[in-house]
Amino acid sequence: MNTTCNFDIPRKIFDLFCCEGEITDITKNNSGNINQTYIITTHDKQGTKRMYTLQQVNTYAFSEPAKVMENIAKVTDYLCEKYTKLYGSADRRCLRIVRTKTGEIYHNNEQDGFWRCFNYIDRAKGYDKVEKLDHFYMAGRAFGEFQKVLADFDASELYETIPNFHNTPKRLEALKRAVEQNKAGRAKSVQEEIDFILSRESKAGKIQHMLETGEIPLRVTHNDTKLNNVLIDDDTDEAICVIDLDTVMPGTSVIDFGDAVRFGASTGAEDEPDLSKVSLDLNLYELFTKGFVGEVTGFLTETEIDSLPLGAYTVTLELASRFLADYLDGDLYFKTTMPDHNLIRTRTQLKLVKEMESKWDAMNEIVQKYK
Ligand code: GN1
Ligand code: MG
Repeated sequence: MNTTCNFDIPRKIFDLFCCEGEITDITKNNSGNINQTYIITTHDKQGTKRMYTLQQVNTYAFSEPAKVMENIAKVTDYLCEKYTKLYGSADRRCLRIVRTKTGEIYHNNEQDGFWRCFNYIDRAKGYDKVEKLDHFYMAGRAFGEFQKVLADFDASELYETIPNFHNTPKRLEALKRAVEQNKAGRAKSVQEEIDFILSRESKAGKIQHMLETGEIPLRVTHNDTKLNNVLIDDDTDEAICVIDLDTVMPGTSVIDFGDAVRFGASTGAEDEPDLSKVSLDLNLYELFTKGFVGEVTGFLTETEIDSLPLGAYTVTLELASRFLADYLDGDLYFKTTMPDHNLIRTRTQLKLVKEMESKWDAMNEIVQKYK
């Protein structure tokens, strides 16, 4: 969703970056839950159009944003080299950081906040909802390929910018702390949701346990594989570029698979208030699985592939506990635009968890069919 508003600040900040031409259009992109994103179009004297993404990074979520940018700089350099080898050109395949006029990879000061700029890939979109079935299959392939391409990237080069980001047991512990602290005085009203999550604590901890015992490996993963984080080419309907590299860091492939399913295979939006509209669409699940497993077979271990459904289940419960903890804290982390927004998000996730429980056998059979 794009909106117009007062753009004096992004205009002023944009001028600090090495961009060409004069601004001819600015829109705000409201689809992310954390950062503020502006799409800026410029034209130069010859009439050449260029587009950029300017973002203000949320420093509540990312307490060390400079490290986030150092990670992104390394990963984008690496990906561009790889994609150039694979496709002949990385032009529409890879985000590139646009530096400031003083040569930095971000602009940061107390008054303005923390800003960065990327090239914008035109004639391609990140979708909040599957509009054409094939897009979700393509997204599965793109996220699978992303992992494969990063397979020999040295994980020790990356900062863990949000420690324990997908450590589900720690997320559940944080929920318990939020219940105890009850900062916003909301705990009593959500006892049912708290009980629902905590009664599933043991299954929710399995993936982390498998990581700790070495049953599944730590890899360099994306960690935020929502459908809207892959750009689909307007002309070819191909998934061309994985975006939002803020959380690329050590993680597990099964959570990347799972997060994409959690978001994209749901029949409702992540914040759909009418739960009757929220279910797990097995047809969509199968399309994503076919794309993803097709790419990673022979690269992921058999245990990882067998654990993909558990990845979906785990990350859905994890997001429920994160949204609920933020609701209890008084909505400090995720952007909210309607009353009880984080509670609504919690409930969609819990509906999906129930759906996965009832469709568990089918979810497993589908993974086995494509491996
Ligand atoms: C946040 O900002 P966005 O929308 O890309 C969050 C993810 C959640 C997601 C839920 C750094 O991602 O972990 O899965 O919201 N990112 C961070 O929509 O916390
Ligand atoms: Mg993100």
